[in-house]
Amino acid sequence: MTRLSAVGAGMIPLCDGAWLLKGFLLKYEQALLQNLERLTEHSPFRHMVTPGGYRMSVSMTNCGPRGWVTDERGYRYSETDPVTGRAWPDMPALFSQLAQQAASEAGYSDFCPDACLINRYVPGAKLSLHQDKDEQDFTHPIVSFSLGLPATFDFGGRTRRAPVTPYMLEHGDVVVWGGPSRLFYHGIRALKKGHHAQMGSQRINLTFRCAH
Ligand code: MD6
Ligand code: FE
Repeated sequence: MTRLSAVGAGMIPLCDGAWLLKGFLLKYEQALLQNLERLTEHSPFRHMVTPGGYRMSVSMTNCGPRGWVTDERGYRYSETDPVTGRAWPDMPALFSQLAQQAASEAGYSDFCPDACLINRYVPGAKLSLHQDKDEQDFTHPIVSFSLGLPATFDFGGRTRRAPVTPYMLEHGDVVVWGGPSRLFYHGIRALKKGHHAQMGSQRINLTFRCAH
């Protein structure tokens, strides 16, 4: 699972199986942002609705063969974008390469994501405590990129009632998360107002998954 030899500078253990890689993306920020712009022209950000009928405050899109969607029928992965009726845009090679490299640093050596969910937060937007459990195989980790404004990430435990530990996720950070903690509850607190030099007044999060 985790390798002690992988503990390098800027690698912070969150709990068993989960690591925070500080500043991992900083060298690639320009290329990441250019790719994001192209993707969101093809499949724009939209506010999805939960099965319970709530409009999410976070707006979302996807790239890769599968995309995570929610509507009144439930949560699932879809090969087509319900807004455009077309396939999601391809996952840029840079995205999958960086996600694989981060996973490998954290000890998950054969991560090959087929889904990338892209979340956009503006001040006030939040993601309530949840589990990521719509994937087929929980032996694969999830790799999460943070860009733009900082956010507080609450990392809990096996049950919704377990106590949470808050972590600050900043521009360029990556979280790799799997193994014993793969199904732990987690959420993002309401984004605080601010201005980021490259990203303006928003936070973008990309989560890479093996969904199939
Ligand atoms: C976010 N991330 O950072 C939301 N889920 O905006 C997640 O919900 C998440 O960062 C699973 C694994 C890593 C994550
Ligand atoms: Fe999640």
